Amino acid sequence: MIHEITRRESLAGALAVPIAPYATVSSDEAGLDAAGRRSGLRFGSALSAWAHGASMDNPAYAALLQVDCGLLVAENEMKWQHLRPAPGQFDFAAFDRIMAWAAQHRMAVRGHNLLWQRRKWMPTWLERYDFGARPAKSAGEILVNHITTVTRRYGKRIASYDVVNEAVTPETGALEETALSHALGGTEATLDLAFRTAHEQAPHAELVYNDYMSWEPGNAAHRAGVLRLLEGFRRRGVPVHGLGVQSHIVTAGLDTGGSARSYERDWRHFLDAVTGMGYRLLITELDVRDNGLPADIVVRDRGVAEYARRYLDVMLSYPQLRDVVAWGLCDRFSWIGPVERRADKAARRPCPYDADYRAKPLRAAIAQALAAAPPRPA
Ligand code: 9MR
Repeated sequence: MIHEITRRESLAGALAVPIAPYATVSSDEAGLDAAGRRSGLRFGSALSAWAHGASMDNPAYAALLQVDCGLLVAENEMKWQHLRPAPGQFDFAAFDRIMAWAAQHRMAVRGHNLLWQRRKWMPTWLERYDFGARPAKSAGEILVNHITTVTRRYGKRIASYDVVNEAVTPETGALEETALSHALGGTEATLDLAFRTAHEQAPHAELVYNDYMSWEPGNAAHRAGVLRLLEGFRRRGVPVHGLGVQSHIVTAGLDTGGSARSYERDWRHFLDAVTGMGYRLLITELDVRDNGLPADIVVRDRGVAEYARRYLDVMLSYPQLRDVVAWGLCDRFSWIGPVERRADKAARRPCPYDADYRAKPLRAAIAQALAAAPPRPA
């Protein structure tokens, strides 16, 4: 049941997405995961293990997860920077707590990630590591050891991994290099080894390449680079099953329908090429940067919802897509706020719930898109 808190000025009529009231959602409400299940879709979110954040230890946030999610992703706790404080040391404490909570609440967990191919996001010790006289051997051992240790620890409890995250440079489409991949003999060799090791250790698991090439203009080089990478995986027989489309999407003004229409053709070309190679699709990190929209919350939230609905309708028209994961449910904790301010300095509103845990029109838009999606093949 939805408990209405305030019914804002109605702007309905010309809208593709009817305005939902700003509301709290109680646990007897059919959640987003339930809305998707009927079409064979799952819905989930990122969470953290930090008690004062987007965490299962924060009761208000945990309540949202329980209502809406069938699938969870640790926002940071499985990354090298968190799991590997030092070369010979693993620290699984935070991620283990997420796994335990997910099991208790019968939710699946996706693994994010086994290798983030960016210098900035690998541990400092690894960037400065002395790989010795046989660098390729030593780098290979570090990578294989990491992936083996993580995948063995969680076994069948994790059925899908972002094995590699963000290996393509957005501006050029070239492959990123890190100290590890340099020592190992190149980025392709490194990514191939990561996927082959994950497949060997977790043959049950769906293995995903995850990146943020998006449908907005300015992403052509990034998309082309990702396509080249995916083609290379196929050519070399590397076990990669899906493309994680992060979906940090961005509005460009009030004419959200116009934007969506103008992006759709090139975007479909890209998705057709990806699925044409036999890859599945996943939405792995959905949120909306509310750029170019007025500060007025009613108008802004409506624009965000409408834009996301159009995006989701395109994505969900692909039967290869079964998972929709939001990068956080609540504006209060979104990574976007601190990282990128709006030009007018108004607080960002990228998530399905506002900073006070009230459902926004974006949540209604996601629910409608999931409910309207064509059923996935059995
Ligand atoms: O949201 C995450 C933020 O809290 C971290 O500081 C950052 C670095 O680890 O990563 C953010 O999550 C990113 C994700 O792991 C990969 N795709 C882009 C996400 C947003 O930056």
